[in-house]
Amino acid sequence: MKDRQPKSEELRHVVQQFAISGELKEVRSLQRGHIHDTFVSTWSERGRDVRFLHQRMNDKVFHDIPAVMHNIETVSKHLRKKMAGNRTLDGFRVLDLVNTNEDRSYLVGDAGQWRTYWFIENTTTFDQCSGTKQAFEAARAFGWFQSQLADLDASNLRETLPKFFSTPYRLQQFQDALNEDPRNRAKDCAEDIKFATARSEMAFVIDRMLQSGEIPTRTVHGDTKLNNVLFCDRTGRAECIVDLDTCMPGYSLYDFGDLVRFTAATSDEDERDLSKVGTDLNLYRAIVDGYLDGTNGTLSKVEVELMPFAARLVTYTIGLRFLADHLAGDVYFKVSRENHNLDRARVQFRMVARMEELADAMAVEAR
Ligand code: GN1
Ligand code: MG
Repeated sequence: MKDRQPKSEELRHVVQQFAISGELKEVRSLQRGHIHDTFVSTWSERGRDVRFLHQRMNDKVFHDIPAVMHNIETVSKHLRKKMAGNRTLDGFRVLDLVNTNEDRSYLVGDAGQWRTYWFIENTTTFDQCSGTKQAFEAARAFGWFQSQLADLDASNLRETLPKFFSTPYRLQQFQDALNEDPRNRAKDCAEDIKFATARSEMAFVIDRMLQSGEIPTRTVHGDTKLNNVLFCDRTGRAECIVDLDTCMPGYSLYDFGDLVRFTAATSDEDERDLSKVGTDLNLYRAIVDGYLDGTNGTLSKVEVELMPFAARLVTYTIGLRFLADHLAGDVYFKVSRENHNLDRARVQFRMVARMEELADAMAVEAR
């Protein structure tokens, strides 16, 4: 991937290599996510404006772009088959890729590797949750999504990011970054390092249970942030799940834990004022209810009982990833200010501490 932002003419050239009819009006950048660069184009077609979403995929993070695209196509096809020609499935829509003029699912150009989706109009994404109704909806949508993938043969999916869900692996990455400390940053985050290290035992629980068969391997979404759900502007209902980059075999509760981490948060993911950081119990409860509703009986009793632990574990895991990237010199997540990844790590660890205090209130009983 080229690091610099593509110029306007370059962008126009890129989007015109996709099989879109009409006349190109404009291409704008859209701030979304920590990994790819995202743009929206507007085209005039028979007097009507039609929009498309374009992403320059980050091939420093995803080394195997063909594998990423293969997974996205496999999952979309699986869902589309269930839709049997209908526009929606259980009220949900599925993202549609637009092929290139050469009929390929992505473009390899001078300015990087690109994919294009139809823009889903009349929907909005949220970085902060507006209340329990929205939290329930997001969780229901991700639960539904995961249960729809239960009958997809996981061997059809490639492991695009090896060990992506493994907390022991994230702990190792953190320890490696700490040992190397290439930017000499460890000295300024001793407390954070101490917090992470004191909880290292937690990292092995899920891996042990997966190995012993106590919990199953399932195909998961892998990035269940609230802003990966498109909400209908008219009804407020979740309408589409986006960002299928990390759809891979994993454990179901990764999706649940990441939902709580982000959607039940009382602050932004990179809030600097730690007094604002925490986990909202009402939102948490709504997420539990929505997730159980969406998965509709597919989770085992053990999985249900692990829900509060998963919330803590995934929050801890993402905290480890942010801290490791801070120590390594911000080589993975995009940053836009000094100590950005450290701030993000601190927010995650503060939420973990808060969830430890709330452990009793967060318990879930198998229903
Ligand atoms: C990254 O780029 P975005 O926001 O979709 C990351 C997730 C993290 C998330 C933390 C491929 O997702 O795993 O949970 O940031 N995606 C990848 O905000 O590493
Ligand atoms: Mg993502």
